[in-house]
Amino acid sequence: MNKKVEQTINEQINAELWSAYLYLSMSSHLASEGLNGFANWMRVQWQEETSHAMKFFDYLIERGGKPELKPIKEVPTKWNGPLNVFEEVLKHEQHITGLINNLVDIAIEEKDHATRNMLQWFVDEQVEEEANAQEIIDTLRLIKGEGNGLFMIDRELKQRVFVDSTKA
Ligand code: OFO
Repeated sequence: MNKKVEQTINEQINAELWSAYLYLSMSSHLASEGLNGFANWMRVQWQEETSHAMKFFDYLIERGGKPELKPIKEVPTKWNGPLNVFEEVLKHEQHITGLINNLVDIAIEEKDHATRNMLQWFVDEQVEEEANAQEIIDTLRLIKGEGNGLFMIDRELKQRVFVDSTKA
């Protein structure tokens, strides 16, 4: 397969695994704050990001490329309350959207239509990822991040279960 596309997808595998690592770190932090529902939501997010990395991994193999796993950089371990956590999630997802858009640009430049087509799934997924983070931020701002409201959201986020949408 096209070497430039292969290399950029390999970088994206690393970025997705870093995202997974970041969200697992956030899960740990939220659990340590006694917010077990938030921690559960973030743990599901860790599974989602791992599935994103694997979607790219499997795609490279399918196209005769080779996934190359590089070290995953250290992630932060502390945040300043759940609102700050989700603001960081949104910022990070906006960064990932930029990386996906850059990948689309490269696939188009290199006339790799199959990759361009596969990437559409990620373009759509990023719209959802940003919207999910924004929705939780809006709710947290509404309740000012405290009291009974926080307890209710925590209970709601406990219900989230992982569904592997990469296979749909
Ligand atoms: Fe959060 O979408 Fe992948 O990185």
